[in-house]
Amino acid sequence: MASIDLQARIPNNVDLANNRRLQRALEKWQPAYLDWWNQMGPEGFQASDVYLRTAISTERGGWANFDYVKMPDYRWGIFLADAEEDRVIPAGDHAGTPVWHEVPGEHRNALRRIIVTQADTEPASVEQQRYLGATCPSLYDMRNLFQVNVEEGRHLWAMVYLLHAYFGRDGRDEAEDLLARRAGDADKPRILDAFNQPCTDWLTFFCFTMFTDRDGKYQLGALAESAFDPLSRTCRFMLTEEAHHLFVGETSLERVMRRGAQLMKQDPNGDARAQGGIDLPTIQKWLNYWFSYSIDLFGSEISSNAANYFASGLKGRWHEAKDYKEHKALDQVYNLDVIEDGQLKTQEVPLRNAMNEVLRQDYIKDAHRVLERWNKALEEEDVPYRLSLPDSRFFRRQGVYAPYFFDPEGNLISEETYNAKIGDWLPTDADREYVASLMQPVNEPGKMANWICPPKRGINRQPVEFEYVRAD
Ligand code: BYC
Ligand code: FE
Ligand code: FE
Repeated sequence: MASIDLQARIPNNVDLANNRRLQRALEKWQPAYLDWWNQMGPEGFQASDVYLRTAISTERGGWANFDYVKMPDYRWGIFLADAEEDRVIPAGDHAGTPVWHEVPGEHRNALRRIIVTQADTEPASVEQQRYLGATCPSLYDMRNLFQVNVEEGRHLWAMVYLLHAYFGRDGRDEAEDLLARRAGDADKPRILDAFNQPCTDWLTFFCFTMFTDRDGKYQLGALAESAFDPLSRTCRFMLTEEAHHLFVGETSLERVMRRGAQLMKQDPNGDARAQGGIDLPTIQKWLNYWFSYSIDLFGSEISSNAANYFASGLKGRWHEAKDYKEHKALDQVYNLDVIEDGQLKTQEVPLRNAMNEVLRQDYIKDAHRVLERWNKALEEEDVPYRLSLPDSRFFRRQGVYAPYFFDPEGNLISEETYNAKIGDWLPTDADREYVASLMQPVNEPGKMANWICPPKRGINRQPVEFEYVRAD
């Protein structure tokens, strides 16, 4: 099962050759996908040779193959992780009973909605990032951008396979719509907020891969615990690809921070901007913005949708099968701070209704683990400045805190105070202009833009000076 048929028009390990109807439907969608890629994928560089990794197996460790590929020739395909023998439903009312290999009628709409929402984010991110190639800080970074882009394209394939294979006519319609919505478009926007935000500078790209792709990690983790086994297996393989996206975010931000610290020390007035770098307070504003936008993606703290998904086994908690002993989450409560009579008060919420918040808290813990590494790097660079992540109530547009105003420490404040301080907390137009002014392409192998440190090592044991992208 693990071997992938790479010769097929659509590489796959789902035995597509023996399901002619499905194969024909997907082969009809394929040219529409390529049209979308050519229209909305990376601007320029489509004829360049890019040193990319392609999935050639789903075996742990040995699944990736590195070679020069022109992006439109990337082998986008359908790869499921191996089936777990005798797998049982991890979460909810039916925990412990056999998983589903087909979609039960009563869960069809909910499951379709979840899969479409997941699917929609993948092409959205490619659209958001499409102009970045022209301003890359190095060829190493450009290659990482394109690697992320082709794999988000593959993640769309992963979800479209499920729509075509299990949701009939409705699924095929949804697959078409996925190529019709556009990130940031006023008339046909992408579904979730963060995927309509502009991503036109590389500091944003690094924040996006650090924080927004990390929502991907946690949502895919929750879906890997689904009762619907094909969804679980699809998500398990996507998670192996996702690790690189998170690596790009975490390590690239660290390189920008270290460089900011070094330039700050070099400058007689301690001003990294005067030396052409990105100063740490500016990086902090970008972190605040993208962390907050990304935690919005978990949905409301109190959600009947989340309760229903959990009850029916469509989604589980992070590592539900492995880390939890009790899988029904009935007659338990979650203590949540909410606003009552203009004050923060703790409220008991039935645990199932708080499942979005449970997942969000796991995410926040993970993000803080990275923050500690960054602050260690700043300590190594011998500067006193430390970075932080805002409280989860700050700058929210979804959920129970969205109607109120909080400072980054999570204190309830007045709208006036908020408006007076917001320029200290979030990027201002002037900050964006400054960062944009630094976005000048560096296309010589091994060279880096002044505002970022070189990476510790190259990709796939190649040197940093390797020609990761060869111009057409
Ligand atoms: N923006 O009960 P609620 C990734 C809507 S990222 C706009 O709070 P629920 C990737 C919600 O849809 C992972 N709308 O939410 C990363 C609902 O609308 P309706 C993506 C939002 O349903 C980088 C209403 O508010 N995967 O893979 O419990 C690059 C109230 O609903 C937002 C998934 O999201 C928002 N932020 O949970 C590439 C997994 N938040 O029904 C890729 C699938 C909420 O009233 N999705 N709303 O019209 C889900 O499981 C759920 O849809 C959510 C929302 C967790 C997102
Ligand atoms: Fe993805
Ligand atoms: Fe990703």
